Amino acid sequence: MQLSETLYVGFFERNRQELEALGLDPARLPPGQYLTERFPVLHVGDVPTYAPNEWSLRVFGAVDNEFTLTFDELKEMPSVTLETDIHCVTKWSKFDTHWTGVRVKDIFARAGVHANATHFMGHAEQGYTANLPMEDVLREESLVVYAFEGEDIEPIHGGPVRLLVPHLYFWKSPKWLRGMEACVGDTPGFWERNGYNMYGDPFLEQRFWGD
Ligand SMILES: Nc1nc2c(c(=O)[nH]1)N[C@H]1C(S)=C(S)[C@@H](COP(=O)(O)O)O[C@H]1N2
Ligand SMILES: [Mo]
Repeated sequence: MQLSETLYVGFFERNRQELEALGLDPARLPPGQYLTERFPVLHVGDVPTYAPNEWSLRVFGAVDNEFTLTFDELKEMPSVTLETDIHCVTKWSKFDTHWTGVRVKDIFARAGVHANATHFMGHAEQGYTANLPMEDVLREESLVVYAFEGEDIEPIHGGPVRLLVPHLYFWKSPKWLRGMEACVGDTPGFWERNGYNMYGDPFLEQRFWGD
């Protein structure tokens, strides 16, 4: 018996070919991911909604000065707009998204992070958390964002304010961010306690423990 010569071109391979046909650099798509133009919505629990004066962000933990920022105070800080690709562990990636917000490092500069603070915990509404190395969250492109494509972030996508750490899988970017904690040592966040990788580099396919 002879095997069929016809190669089955799977969805992921076809998607990668389409991307090249569009003139996009395939190296931008991490292994095991596909490109989508949609913006999928992914979260556990209900979507919280806020009146503008109800949201606040607490900066705490291993810092000299704990403080709480209101939405107005956040918006008064120097802002940046970033163009970036995003990568969800459920395998979709989206290219050239635009986000506006304040650098995490500028917020932490006001708090005075202790020298022994090695990690960060992002705290969201409803107890969602995500842990990150401090050095990753202090990168230039790690932002506390309040606008997507020039508009207020929709509640389903984490509005009024979410974290954006674009070089890691998107679960490391808590929606409805309410707290930024400087930590001495690494402890797992919500998905990390449920088997997701402690670091989550999409280009190294660090999806789960042991990856
Ligand atoms: N608060 C909160 N933030 C969250 C999540 C969540 O469940 N709760 N899910 C994460 C995951 S797994 C992804 S892929 C992105 C999805 O963001 P989006 O719904 O805007 O696409 O949000 C992340 N941030
Ligand atoms: Mo995700």
